[in-house]
Amino acid sequence: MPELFGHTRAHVGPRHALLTPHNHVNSTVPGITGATVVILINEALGARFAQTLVTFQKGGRATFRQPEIQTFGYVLRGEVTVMQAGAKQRCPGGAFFFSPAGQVCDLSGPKDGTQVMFFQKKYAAVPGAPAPRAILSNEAKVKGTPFLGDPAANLQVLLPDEPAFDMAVNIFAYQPGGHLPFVEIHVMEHGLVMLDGQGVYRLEDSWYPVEKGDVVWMGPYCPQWFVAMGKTPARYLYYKDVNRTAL
Ligand code: UGY
Ligand code: MN
Repeated sequence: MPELFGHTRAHVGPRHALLTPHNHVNSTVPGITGATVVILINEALGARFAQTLVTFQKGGRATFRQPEIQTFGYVLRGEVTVMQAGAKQRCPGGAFFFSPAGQVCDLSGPKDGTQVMFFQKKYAAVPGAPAPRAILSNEAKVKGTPFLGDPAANLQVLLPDEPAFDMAVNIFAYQPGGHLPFVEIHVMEHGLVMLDGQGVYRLEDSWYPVEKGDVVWMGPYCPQWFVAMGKTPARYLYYKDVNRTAL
């Protein structure tokens, strides 16, 4: 009902954006076949990374190989075979992978309806530091920790927090009523997808109801706060640029 008659919960502004599944429009992207592709966030919005949702039909395929671009994927649902860095693995929901810049990452043999959320970033090398390594794992293997000691806000850090990695992807899980401890304002950007449940996101000076499937872009210095609402836990997957100098 709220999406009828030209209404939408979505908002697009210079420092933050909210997109709901009702707003999606597909793009055709080289290297991806037998799938619908929605570019949710990219440079056109003002971001310095891309967040893309791919929904595969049976027989679909996606191959990534760009010299400077690193690719992270998280399987939202379904199952797909991921081949990268010489390893080949069947990946169900909750699996994730990271492919360093310039390496080939190939997805094939998806079950019909398999959905993968991608975060891509141009790699910022540090002179003398090693390049990051490829990763293929599952959220079930990643131990969470209470965020700043709060057991109602559990944080899973999916990628190694090492100088070689200039991007982080984490999962935040909140018990009903759980919330970020304070309004964060930071230089890092976020791209986020709600995995489960619902809540309210404060972005700059607006408060938005958000639910499973919604996507949020928070640009640098976007004031941000979240509270989980409803009777079930809320979870979101989010990207963050990390580990690089101020200038
Ligand atoms: O990692 C973060 O900056 C995280 N606490 N931000 C967020 O959830 N909006
Ligand atoms: Mn933050």
